[in-house]
Amino acid sequence: MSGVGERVFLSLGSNLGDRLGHLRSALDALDLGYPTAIKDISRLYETEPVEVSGPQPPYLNLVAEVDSLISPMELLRFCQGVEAGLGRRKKGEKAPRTIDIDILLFGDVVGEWPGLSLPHPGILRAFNLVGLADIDAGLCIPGAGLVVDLLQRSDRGGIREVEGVELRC
Ligand code: PH2
Ligand code: MG
Ligand code: MG
Repeated sequence: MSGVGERVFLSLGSNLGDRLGHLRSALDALDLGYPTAIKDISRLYETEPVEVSGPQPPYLNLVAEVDSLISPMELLRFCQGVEAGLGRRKKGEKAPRTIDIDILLFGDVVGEWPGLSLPHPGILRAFNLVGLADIDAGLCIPGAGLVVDLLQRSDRGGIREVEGVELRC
């Protein structure tokens, strides 16, 4: 597993409580310089929950590109720490959550480790493709193709841009 110097993309989502506040706090925690710093942020989207069993509140989703000075496994632990700090409780994999931070891509790293699959298995969900395309539509997802091509074939229904919101204070 390689580490420093890769392009790293995270998916952030919230559908419980102060959704915008949780996203802002997570972005602040990811921008401390060490172990990560924010390079770029997508637009903000309100999205219908996908692949969940029962009715759930809508999500706010965005994608962030970060510089990571740590390995993928260390980044996973760091993101889990940020989630826990923002009140995330493990209540089933796809239950509503205050904050979810998923590692979508860690450069061209491909593989599976305990609790971590790269690229993330949900990377082709439309809300992730839309966010990735905001940052770099020409990005290549290992094993899948270019974001711009994948997005053309995906269903963007249920995704609405939230305009006029300042994400970073
Ligand atoms: N995350 C999930 C399951 N479904 N749907 C939307 N719209 N946004 C998410 O972030 C999301 C989801 C599991 O992490
Ligand atoms: Mg997720
Ligand atoms: Mg997750």
